[in-house]
Amino acid sequence: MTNQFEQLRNQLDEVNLEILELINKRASLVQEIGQIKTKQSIRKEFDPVREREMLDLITAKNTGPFENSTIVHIFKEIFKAGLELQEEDHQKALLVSRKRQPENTVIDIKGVKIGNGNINHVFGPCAVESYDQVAQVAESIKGKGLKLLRGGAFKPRTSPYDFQGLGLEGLQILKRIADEYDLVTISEIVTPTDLEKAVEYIDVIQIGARNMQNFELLKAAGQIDKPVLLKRGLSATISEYINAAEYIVSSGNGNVILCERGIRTYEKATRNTLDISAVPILKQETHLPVMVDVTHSTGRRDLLLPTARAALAIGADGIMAEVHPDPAVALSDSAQQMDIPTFDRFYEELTDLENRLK
Ligand SMILES: [Mn+2]
Repeated sequence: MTNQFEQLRNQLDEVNLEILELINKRASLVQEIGQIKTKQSIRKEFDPVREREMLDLITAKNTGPFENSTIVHIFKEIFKAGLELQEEDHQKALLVSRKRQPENTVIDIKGVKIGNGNINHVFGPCAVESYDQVAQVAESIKGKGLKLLRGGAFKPRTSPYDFQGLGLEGLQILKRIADEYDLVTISEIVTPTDLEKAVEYIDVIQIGARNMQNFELLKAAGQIDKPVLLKRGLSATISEYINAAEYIVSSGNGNVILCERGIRTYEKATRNTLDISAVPILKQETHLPVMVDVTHSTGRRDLLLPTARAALAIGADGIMAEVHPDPAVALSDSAQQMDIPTFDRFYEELTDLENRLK
């Protein structure tokens, strides 16, 4: 009796190993099919017709003791695992993936190198309001030996009645400032048509959170010869964000800078919830530089420094924060922009941490 029991158990172990071998053999076949699909640009998604055919064939041959419903359940799980495997291979195949390109993408903008391990910050007003307003901030940035200046000319605002930006005039102001102060300028563009005009005036095109999945804009940004700073959408998963960057890179422009700017959660203590863990995830998954916007994520001046420190400590390539000569009268984001003396202190403390991290 005991002997027979042992024998049956041993047979069971053998069958388990046979099943293991077979499901892995099946997985390899699925991978081979996936590779052919990639070459032929066939979409690798769930195919209900094919799955129905496979299930019909299996249940027709089923002689029990398992019921057909149980067999279907088991095979559905095996099919699902196969699909996930194809999806993993697909992620590896993304142009932005670190598995595809192990070394960092380094972006050179007028001699400023982003992504090579050095820290580069982007500061400037939320919106370009006038030449004098931007010049005051530019002066302060230049005085710190910094190079990157931001300023919004086309402002996608929540309300249509809020300040929409100076448009082309704003870009012209940025161009003049960049020339006079020898700075690199970054500004958000919201339509493919404006993109064509903008490249004459600014050095880096920003695609904002609200346009992260504006696929026509992403494709158009992939066709220009300027780096693109792509912000994470306010409700975008990291996978969606990576795919948005892939749109730009696959359209021909490999110079993409990612920028985490907080996501929408139920928490109301901050304007958005800064997803600080997105930084190391994006750095692991992609080879692109990753910055952190502390102004729009927190929406709170008192949190700019602590979150900026956290971002540098966790491996961000730099910080983006908004600076205005007189935030109280700023036409947008008045509550969270720093005035110049606050900016001076902020920068001093941040540099202190940078030096300690070296
Ligand atoms: Mn702003």
